[in-house]
Amino acid sequence: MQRRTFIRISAIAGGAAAVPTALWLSSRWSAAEAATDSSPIVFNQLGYLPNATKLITLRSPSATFTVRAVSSGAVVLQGKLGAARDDAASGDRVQIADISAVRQPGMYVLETDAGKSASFEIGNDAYRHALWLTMRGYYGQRCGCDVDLGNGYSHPACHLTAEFHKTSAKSGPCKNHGGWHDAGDYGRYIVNSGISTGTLLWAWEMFNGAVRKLDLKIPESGGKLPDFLAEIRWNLDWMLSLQDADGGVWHKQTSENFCSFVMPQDDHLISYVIGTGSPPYKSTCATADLAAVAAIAARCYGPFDDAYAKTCLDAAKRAYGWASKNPDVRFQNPQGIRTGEYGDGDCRDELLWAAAELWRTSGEEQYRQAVESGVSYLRAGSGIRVKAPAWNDLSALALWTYAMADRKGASSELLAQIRESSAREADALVQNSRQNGYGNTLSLTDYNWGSNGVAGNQSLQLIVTDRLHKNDEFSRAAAENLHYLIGRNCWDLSWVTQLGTKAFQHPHHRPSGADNIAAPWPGLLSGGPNAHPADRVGWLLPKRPPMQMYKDDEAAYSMNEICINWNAPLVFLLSALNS
Ligand code: G3I
Ligand code: 9MR
Ligand code: ZN
Repeated sequence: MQRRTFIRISAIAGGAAAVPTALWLSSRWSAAEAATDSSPIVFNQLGYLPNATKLITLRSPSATFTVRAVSSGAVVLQGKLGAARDDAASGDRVQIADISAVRQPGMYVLETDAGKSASFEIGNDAYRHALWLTMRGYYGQRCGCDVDLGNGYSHPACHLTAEFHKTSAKSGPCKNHGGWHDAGDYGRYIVNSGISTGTLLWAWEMFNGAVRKLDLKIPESGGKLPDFLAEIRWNLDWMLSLQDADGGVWHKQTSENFCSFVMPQDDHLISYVIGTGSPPYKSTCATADLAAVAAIAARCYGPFDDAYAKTCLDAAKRAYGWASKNPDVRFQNPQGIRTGEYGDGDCRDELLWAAAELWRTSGEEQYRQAVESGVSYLRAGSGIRVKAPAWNDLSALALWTYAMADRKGASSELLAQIRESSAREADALVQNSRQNGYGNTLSLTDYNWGSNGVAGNQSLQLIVTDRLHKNDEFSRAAAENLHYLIGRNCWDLSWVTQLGTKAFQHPHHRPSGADNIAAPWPGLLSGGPNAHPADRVGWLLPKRPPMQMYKDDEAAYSMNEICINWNAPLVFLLSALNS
């Protein structure tokens, strides 16, 4: 394994001005030192679908490779490996074995000059369990009800009482409960619930065949709603409960500070509905996010529960009305509040998304016009910039839902721009995937807090774009991010708890830390590498190429927390791959 000096690596990683000199000199580093038990042959630990592209990354030099069936020992494929190349994201020198020609379902191993891989599966059901597990992860995040995932992963109902914080302009107890704990903390935040719930409902709409029959073994199983929708409703109902009588939506419900690492039922800090602290108290981004999500919900729940769908549509319209009258009320943590902020300096994208979803659901002219005028801020030259969605940027969801609405009256010029711009951005992601040694679509600058969620959202971008502008390369690159997340990375690690043969173990997740069970709660995606760590564990890491800026450590919340908005695009991707 080659060694590299820090100087070389810092050039790749983009500057190291803040690193003290002593660290510079001591931080000679190699991949072998970084992860001693990791294999030099890495791939999706869940295996591959039969007809998929199957690229395996080797980190030790080899001239040839052989694929052998495990049961018979028969050689099914042999090939030569191409020249080794340097991968900037990891700093590794890699070769890639293309074993796509192996299509027969079964178990296989890859043999190289550097040794033999772990065995892996090729099969039509390779990702079925993964979809089930990652969606069921939301049940594990539930607040306000007894949770029992089996195998000891359980807790009694938590956070059953709440109060209005003085920043909300109301006071006294608030009768609400439910929702999903956001992450490793027990806060509930409308903004982050918005993108998470919206993404999952999109999966329901786009990949209904794959999710409709999921048996999630939740308390509502067997009821009138399919499990997938019943689970999402748990969060939706809480979101609706944060809407004030005037239509505005409070930003979040949390304690004043994060509690310690206790089980949720043992967190006795007061759960407050928190506002901005000055009129109009509710925030624009939160209100518009609820409008968008409730508008989607009206479409999804209609066939099962007409009254609920009407409630959602009514809430969406009232929220939209409030947000258009108050288009720029930003949220910042008021004095004394230290939980997640989800502050967003620009709510134009949330408003656009709300208008687009309302138009798609209701067909009302005012919403179409709002999209067509609101979109102007995204125009660049002759096109529009379509970026992968993130909790603070929903503009792409707005544009895509406008395009997928399939309604009369849509501007053909805008539709063409959306298609072209989306395809251009997707092409760039495909290029990234081809260049990157581990096949993901991330650029070097994408390794921020929640980079694994970024990978998931880039897959969502590729999948939706493939619908608008058919190109098999888009769906292929989308799947590459799954392979990256479940093992084809410089850590040889699956970043979903209890999934794959070598899953990460120490999420920043209070129930996992407090339950006295060694293995973490199942089905949760780590935030992943972060080139700009914001926790003590990360600050102590020597500066390395961005994919190496990770540690499987419970205290590393900026690299190893789990979060509902990171699981959601993964569920979306797995739904696509299972349909
Ligand atoms: O976009 C910039 C990028 O341009 C810049 O190069 C880079 C380097 O500094 O930063 C990027 O912004 C980062 C942003 O995440 C990206 O989305 C910020 O630095 C970073 O501080 C910010 O982190 C957010 C974090 O809260 C702190 O506010 C995460 O997105 C967000 O997922 C996370 O959310 C937390 C909640 O607050 C509380 N609950 C847990 C949850 C997950 O950790
Ligand atoms: O647990 C908190 C996590 O959910 C947040 O993402 C993170 C950043 O806001 O903060 C974590 O809480 C830490 C706090 O910020 C500082 N003291 C230690 C807390 C973790 O135990
Ligand atoms: Zn709770």
